[in-house]
Amino acid sequence: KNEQAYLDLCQTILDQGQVKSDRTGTGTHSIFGAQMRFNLADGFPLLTTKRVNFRLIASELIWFIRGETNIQFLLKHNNNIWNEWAFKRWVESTDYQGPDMTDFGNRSLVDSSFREQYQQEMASFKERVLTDDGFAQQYGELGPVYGKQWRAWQTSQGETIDQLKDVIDSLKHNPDSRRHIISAWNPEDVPSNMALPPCHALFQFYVADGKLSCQLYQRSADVFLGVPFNIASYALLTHLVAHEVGLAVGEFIHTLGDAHIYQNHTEQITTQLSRTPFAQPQLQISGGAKSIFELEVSDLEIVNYQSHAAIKAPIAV
Ligand code: DHF
Ligand code: TMP
Repeated sequence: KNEQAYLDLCQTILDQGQVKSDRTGTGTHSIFGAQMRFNLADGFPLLTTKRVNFRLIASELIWFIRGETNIQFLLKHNNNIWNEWAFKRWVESTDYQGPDMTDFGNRSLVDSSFREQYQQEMASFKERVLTDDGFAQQYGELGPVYGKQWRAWQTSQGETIDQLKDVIDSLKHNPDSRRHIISAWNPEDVPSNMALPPCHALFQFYVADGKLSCQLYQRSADVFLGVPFNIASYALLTHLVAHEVGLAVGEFIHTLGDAHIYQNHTEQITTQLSRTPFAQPQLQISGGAKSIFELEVSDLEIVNYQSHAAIKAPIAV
């Protein structure tokens, strides 16, 4: 029944969304302001109306928790979800000498000979990030994105703030506090050369009745591709923090700003909306004695996951 909140949001955007142009040139249906609630005691909110690859969500979250901002870590875990944004910085740099890759996202959708060229360039880019550490340091880097802001926010005094560690300490010692907040939105860094300003911008924890809840404010939400990942990622984070501080899990509350469905996702969404959800799966955390900062992707597992088939869609770059 948690999944219904997602399906209802999709339906609302299709029915009531305004047609709105966007940065990527794709076009969207969009509403402003929406909220979904997921009771984590009911099961783990990995969508079942399409197959969602939990391994990608787990490795991305571990990457944030480690404070990493370089796609080399993700590639080592066979996770390709951030490639386009690192590739974009590479092909826009003066070091890049290959064929013109301007607007590669849109062009590869309409021009098949260009698509082949793009796929070739992307394959060699990935290979270089994986095998050449010097290259990776320069061009695998996404800039001061989530991991950096969560774990090493740079102060004007030249110090760093570990927001995640501080919030975990405050949850342990002052659970009633109303200040359990982590912000990835750092106005000083946003105009800099960040690959993409944070979409999941700010989140807050809340403790009551021995249970830990989390609310996220997401400024911009690609409801078909990004949001299923974002729901599962923050549900997972809530479990990991609860585990760390010795609390049960409460709710994940997902608050959205510009909630949009890209024009080239409407058919896929319609297919998904025609499907009936299965029961939610469960999360299993092994490596019991490890702290949240030491957990590895292989410690996190989803069990009893029954789902409908995956649905492919192009991502707007
Ligand atoms: N840009 C846009 N336009 N939408 C996003 O959701 C988005 N998300 C980002 C970075 N930039 C973005 C980071 N998160 C996929 C999912 C999440 C994500 C990036 C990409 C994705 O492509 N998911 C596909 C295939 C995943 C795979 O198997 O590799 C999916 O069907 O879920
Ligand atoms: P924007 O910076 O112009 O808002 O574009 C970012 C796009 O990426 C937008 O469609 C929202 C989407 N997105 C998500 O939905 N979730 C995410 O976690 C990320 C990183 C991006």
